[in-house]
Amino acid sequence: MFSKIREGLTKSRNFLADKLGAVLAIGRKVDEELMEELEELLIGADFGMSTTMLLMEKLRYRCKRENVQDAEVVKKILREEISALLRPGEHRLTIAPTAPTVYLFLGVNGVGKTTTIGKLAKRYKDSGKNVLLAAGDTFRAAAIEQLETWGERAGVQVIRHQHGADPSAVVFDAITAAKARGVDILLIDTAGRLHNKEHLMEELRKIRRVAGRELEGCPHETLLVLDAVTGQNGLAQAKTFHEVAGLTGIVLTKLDGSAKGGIVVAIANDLKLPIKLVGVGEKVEDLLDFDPAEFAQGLFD
Ligand SMILES: Nc1nc2c(ncn2[C@@H]2O[C@H](COP(=O)(O)OP(=O)(O)O)[C@@H](O)[C@H]2O)c(=O)[nH]1
Ligand SMILES: [Mg+2]
Repeated sequence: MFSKIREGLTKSRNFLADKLGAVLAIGRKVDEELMEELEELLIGADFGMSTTMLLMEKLRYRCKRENVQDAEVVKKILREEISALLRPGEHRLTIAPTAPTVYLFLGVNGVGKTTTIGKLAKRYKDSGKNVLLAAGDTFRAAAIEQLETWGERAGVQVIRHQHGADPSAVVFDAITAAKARGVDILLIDTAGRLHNKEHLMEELRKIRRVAGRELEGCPHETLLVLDAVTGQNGLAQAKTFHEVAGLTGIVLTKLDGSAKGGIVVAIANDLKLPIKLVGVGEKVEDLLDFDPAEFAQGLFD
């Protein structure tokens, strides 16, 4: 597991480690010049302005209080503070006290919602759970087929309607089926358009209303899927979805393709939302649970 997250962070680490090594060179004096170089480096690695400022504030304070003379110690403190910022809440997925547990997946087109659902379905199925999928992306016919392909691969059933159908009707049927069939985990896919916020808001509200009415506490997780490659843009997307849908966590995909792993810290800190899952490739096994300490270490060590 540890090597997988390290592998997923290879590009980010390659980007950060050398530069960080230069700024925090062994034997270098810990002074304001070093702090300024470090600040620039964090901004360049997509930590974002507010998160960088917060990290630098904590770093300056601790270096002063702990009378740090050694650049290596600055690195250790940086790792600790990053790890702390990555814990704004519970990073494990919630399991409902009584089955079924329902997760709703949101996000713009192409970020990896359907793929993540497919990977997760396989994981739960392999661990002996009864899994059901809901094809809530009725906007494109191909989206329904794509989910069915993942369903076949994982050996789990898919509740689907016709292309163009009301997604909340799919959700209603899926929850009804989940209760009737003794399903443990229901994973709901949705359409990804964001260009019309009003429409999205209306559709998501309806889905949530139907879900909450049919099953107490449902959905148990509302997860925003974000593509790590989009960097700061993802942060703006996340804010919009959070306003509309009340997110409980983030799934960060395509970490394998991104050199700007700092975005993870920016998201967790700016939105105060935990990262719950990380995608590190296109294959079914390329989905990891998020561990803040491992992540902070894999980012530059
Ligand atoms: N490299 C990589 N590709 C991914 C990952 N997750 C998804 N993808 C790819 O991203 C593309 C879009 O994924 P899809 O699930 O259809 O996105 P959706 O529109 O949000 O449902 C597909 O080609 C996936 O194989 C990941 O973690 N790493
Ligand atoms: Mg999709």
